[in-house]
Amino acid sequence: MALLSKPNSAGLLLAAVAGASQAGNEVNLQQPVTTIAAQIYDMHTLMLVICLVIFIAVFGVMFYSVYAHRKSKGAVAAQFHENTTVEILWTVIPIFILLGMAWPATKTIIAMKDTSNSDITVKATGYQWKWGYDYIKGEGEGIQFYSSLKTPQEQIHNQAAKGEHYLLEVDNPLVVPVGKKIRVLTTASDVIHAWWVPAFGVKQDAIPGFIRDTWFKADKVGVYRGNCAELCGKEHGFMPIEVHVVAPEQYAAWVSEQKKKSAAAVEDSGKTFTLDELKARGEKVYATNCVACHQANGKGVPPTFPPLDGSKVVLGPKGGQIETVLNGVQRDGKQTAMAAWGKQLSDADIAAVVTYTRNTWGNATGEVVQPADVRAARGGVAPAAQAAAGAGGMPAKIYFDTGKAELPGDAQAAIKAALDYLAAHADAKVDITGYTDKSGSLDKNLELAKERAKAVREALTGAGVAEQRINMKPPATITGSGADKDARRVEINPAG
Ligand code: HEC
Ligand SMILES: [Cu+2]
Repeated sequence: MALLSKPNSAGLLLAAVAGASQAGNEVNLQQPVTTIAAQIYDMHTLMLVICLVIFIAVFGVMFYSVYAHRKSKGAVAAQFHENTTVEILWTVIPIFILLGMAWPATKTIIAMKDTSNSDITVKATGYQWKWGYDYIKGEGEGIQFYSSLKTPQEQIHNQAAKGEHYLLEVDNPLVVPVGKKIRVLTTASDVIHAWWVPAFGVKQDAIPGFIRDTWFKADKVGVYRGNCAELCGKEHGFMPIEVHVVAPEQYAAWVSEQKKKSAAAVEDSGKTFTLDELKARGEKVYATNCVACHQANGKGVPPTFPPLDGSKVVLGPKGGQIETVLNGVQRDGKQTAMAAWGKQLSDADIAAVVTYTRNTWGNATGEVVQPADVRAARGGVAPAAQAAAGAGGMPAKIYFDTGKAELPGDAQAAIKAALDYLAAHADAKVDITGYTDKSGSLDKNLELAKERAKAVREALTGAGVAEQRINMKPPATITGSGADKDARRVEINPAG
């Protein structure tokens, strides 16, 4: 390996072998930007060279023999049946070659699986057809967003020239700091997808109901692109991955910008918009989230994807349509391809897309759906995205550090949400619930959950809330995902 430890020289060698241009990317692997990817690259080159040498040696001897000892020259075959020396040689030599290849390969595979001591943990969830990212540990914890194809439909349908990053560009890229170990948990919500970024040497299946993990540590600032690498349905080729590796200061700036954005989403949810504002915003939401199935012209792809142009649901009462978009469509107790958008889109985005579809193509209801309508349809529950981002709304969740009962630094947003709620509802009380999971000692976990709940109560009483307005609930055990973060939370809920 030491021989070939520089990917550039190895790349040139391979490019020469393959007769490629100097860029070499058309026939070669992408330039690696992580240690693991560099190891994979070198190993690929090394093994190709070994195969090439064997190929030339074996075929050289064969062609030479066929030519030099041909029958017309009167050659007589040598007889060495059951020659022990030859048999031992042709067993032992290949074994050494194989061992020589397996040794570095095994070392790299073990390193690939070592996801310990990561700086940031991001969960990547595959959806038909986009990626969802949740920053669940490290700087930026709490950020979550969806990442969808940005390539315009005109390019896909050959109505416009293809752009430079055709089908490899997204609206919201994954952003990570350079030189930090990023652990990526992969899972999926519908079918199997796979998270693949060749320059990082990372390819991990994302399987519904399972959480797998992988990691990368990018050495170079830049934009790196990949794809879903598992056949996952009609738009499989349309769910790219775009990762921006940035300097630490830029990363910090991005984190604070994301937090502001989620605060703005909460704010928008309380606003009233005009028809035109909603249509303009809705057009964008539609282009990102709905065109793949319902098409830009609203005609859908019947019978699988119904048209929205002239649809009874879209032209019917607005409550029904809000319901459909919020919760998706289930048939015979099973989720159809029409997913629930409630978790992914904010109140304002849903209001906008509903307003847009009711007033575009042949649809002309003239009706406006406001964020408040959507909020009411949600039953007043804040969308998960907003609560998790800590930007406001109830239930307010506070995620404690592992093993700690001190209020974490980012608890203020949740505390403020609870204070706002109590200030706005003079008669209301709140419940405080600490959570535990089944890992480790049960007694310890219960104790910790109680201590954490107390810390939250103190923060509230410290801010002037009367004790009678706070109900302390017994600790609850998390159910479902078992994600360790949820087992470290304390929730503040409206009581009753
Ligand atoms: C993955 C494909 C897919 C995407 C993306 C999608 N839908 Fe749908 N949609 C469907 C399917 C399939 C149905 C029909 C479900 C059924 O009735 O069985 C449907 C039905 C609907 C209906 C009811 C139409 C009717 O006449 O029954 C509305 C309204 C709707 N979708 C709106 C939206 C909006 C708004 C978006 C974007 C935020 C969206 N859909 C994104 C697949 C999709
Ligand atoms: Cu996929």
